Amino acid sequence: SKIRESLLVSLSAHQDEYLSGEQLAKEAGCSRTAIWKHIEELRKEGITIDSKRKKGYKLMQLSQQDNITETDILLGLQTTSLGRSIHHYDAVESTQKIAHKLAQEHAPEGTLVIAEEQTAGRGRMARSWHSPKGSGIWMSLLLRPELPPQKAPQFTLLTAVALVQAIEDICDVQVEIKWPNDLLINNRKVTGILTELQADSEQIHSLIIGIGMNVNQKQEDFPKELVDIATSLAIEKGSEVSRAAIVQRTMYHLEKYYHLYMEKGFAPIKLLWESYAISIGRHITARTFNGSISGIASGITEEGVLLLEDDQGAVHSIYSADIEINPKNRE
Ligand code: BTX
Repeated sequence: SKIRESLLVSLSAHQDEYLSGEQLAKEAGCSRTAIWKHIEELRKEGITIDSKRKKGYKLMQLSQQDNITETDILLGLQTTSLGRSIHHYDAVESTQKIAHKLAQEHAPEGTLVIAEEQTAGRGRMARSWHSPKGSGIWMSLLLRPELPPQKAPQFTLLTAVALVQAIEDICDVQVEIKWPNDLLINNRKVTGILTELQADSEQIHSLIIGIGMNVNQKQEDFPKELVDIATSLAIEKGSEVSRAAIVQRTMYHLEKYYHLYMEKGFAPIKLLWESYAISIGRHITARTFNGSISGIASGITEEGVLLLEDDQGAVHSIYSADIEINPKNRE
């Protein structure tokens, strides 16, 4: 139709800016409602048109189509609060840093900070997290559970369960959890979780759950130090994966398990977690601040603490460590 043609011409001519519905309507000689209907149709055909309140519409260039825009996430998001308020950035030092600041500025529960690239992405214990532009999901979610701070580590496990299910829903690959915060596919790390909190001795004020997921990298895209230990969803699935779809599905499962946790406690989450965990029942080495301990990982406690039975039969509670699954697992 004439309207559609005019719309495409106007949008294409101004690829770098937003055009108001009013202006587009004037150029096409139709109503704003008609413009809106045509925009929706174009979107259904797979054309990415971003819209911003008060600014209007913008056609995303091919090179930008892969960005995860706020709209991409909101269209099809099946949650009531998680991921409903989105702060999207092209490049940041760390989404954790921004989420901490937003938490102090009273941002609502469910606020999601997401970036195309992190220049100083971080892991646990001041380690860095490689977060190249456009090929992964680098995001931080703000929750405000009314709980004592000792419960925070359980949220790392809860998040791991939600992520396993989100990935399996969309990619149809098998994902395993390595205590406490790694997701592996075929023994390579695809995702890391970093749970941080603002709290006093009694109560959590804010929980900031950082999620780093390799999505569309090829094996040769990884730096030397990661090429043998890391993988991406696309490598494992054999084709590109929509980051927006993964984010949506993650928010969906997270919200579901967050509600379950607040109603029923950690027990049902623990069962799910154990069904995805690879380390339980295996001979492992745990490297902690105080040195290494080897033995059988016998399970996790109700608190999410790892239990390790050493070769002398003594049981150790491991609160924080890197674990390695030993190649020669004894019977
Ligand atoms: P972690 O301390 O368990 O893992 C960090 C280790 O993982 C690094 O030392 C390195 O060996 C390896 N590594 C680094 N980058 C990658 C990668 N892209 N893929 C696979 N392995 C890698 C894990 O910490 C928690 C990571 C959370 C990252 C998110 S991203 C959004 C949010 N913002 C932020 O700064 N951190 C979180």
